[in-house]
Amino acid sequence: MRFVGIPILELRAVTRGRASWERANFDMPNTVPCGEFTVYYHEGFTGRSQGLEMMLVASKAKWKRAPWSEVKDPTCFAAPALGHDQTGKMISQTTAAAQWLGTEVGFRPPTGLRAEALKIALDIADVWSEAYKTRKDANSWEEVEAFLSGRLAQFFGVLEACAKKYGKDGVLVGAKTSYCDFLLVNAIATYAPRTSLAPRARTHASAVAAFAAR
Ligand SMILES: N[C@@H](CCC(=O)N[C@@H](CS)C(=O)NCC(=O)O)C(=O)O
Repeated sequence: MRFVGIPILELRAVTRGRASWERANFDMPNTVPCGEFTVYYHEGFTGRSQGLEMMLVASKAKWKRAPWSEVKDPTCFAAPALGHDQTGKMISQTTAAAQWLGTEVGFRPPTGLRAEALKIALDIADVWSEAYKTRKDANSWEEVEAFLSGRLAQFFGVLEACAKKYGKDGVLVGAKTSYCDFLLVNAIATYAPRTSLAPRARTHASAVAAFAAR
């Protein structure tokens, strides 16, 4: 039932002041939008675009890849960017693009946990950047090791707490897969081979380890 465009369950959750996912975690139907998405990224590797590509494959949306050099939109600063032909929309910044795409193709978090989902996605973006910088700039394996046992372990602890507080059945937010889960899989997939991220996840966070094992 809808009330002036607002799903009635959401309205109840808001009016009763309850934002727990139990109340707000109603599922909107998974829909695949018309038209075609394009993922613009550097050629030869998937890097930050991988979460977007996984969502597109999983949702069976129509999509293609194109080189970052083809992006002429002056609002886009760095790769990746996601475009959609029918709406003419073009969004860069991985987290923003993932939130938009997740909403479009059915990987949206519960309405009552949107801010929590965004916070988790931004944590993942921070750790992606830090891991990349550490690996690129490190002068020794000891520096990499210090990152793994320090900041990365702390990050896993935070994600574990988020999964416990906001998620259910092995997902980060709500009770079904959201764009946050794809971003986490990308972070782990990108760094696991070189930084033993998966074993670290097992040590520091069981919920995260479940993602590493996927
Ligand atoms: N905060 C941005 C960072 C984007 C970013 O640094 N992209 C890299 C590739 S993964 C890039 O294109 N760097 C070139 C540049 O910044 O000019 C995001 O999460 O999308």
